[in-house]
Amino acid sequence: MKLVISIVQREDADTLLKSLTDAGHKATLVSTTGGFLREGNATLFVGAENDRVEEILDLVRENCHKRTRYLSPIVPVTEPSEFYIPEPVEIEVGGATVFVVDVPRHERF
Ligand code: 2BA
Repeated sequence: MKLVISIVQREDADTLLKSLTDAGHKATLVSTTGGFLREGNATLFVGAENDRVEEILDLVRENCHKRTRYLSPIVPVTEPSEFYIPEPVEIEVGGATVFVVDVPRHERF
């Protein structure tokens, strides 16, 4: 058995969750926060038999899109702020960051 952990953008989370459950997968959606942007994202946990992992990865691929975010850099303390006009920095986020982890034991009580 495997646990597929997918970190996705919030905008994609609900459609991905629906696609997974429609295909018969059991999934848990958790609200999370990315360490770099400090923005909300979403993490889906899907426990599945090994032979269904590729199907799950296909659904993640189909439902999660790359998006561009712009970050305004913080003015360095060494720069006189009236001469420093920070340019927004472009960052591409997503589609998804996925970890596939072995599950040595799974119980439901
Ligand atoms: P964040 O940490 O908020 O990162 C958002 C996006 O910022 C990343 O998109 C990447 O494009 C960029 N980024 C992250 N760290 C950076 C850095 N040190 N310098 C420059 N740009 C940086 P994604 O790669 O698509 O990641 C989306 C989210 O997935 C991340 O949100 C984080 O929550 C999670 N993630 C990505 N890689 C991870 C990892 N190795 N372990 C745990 N979580 C991860």
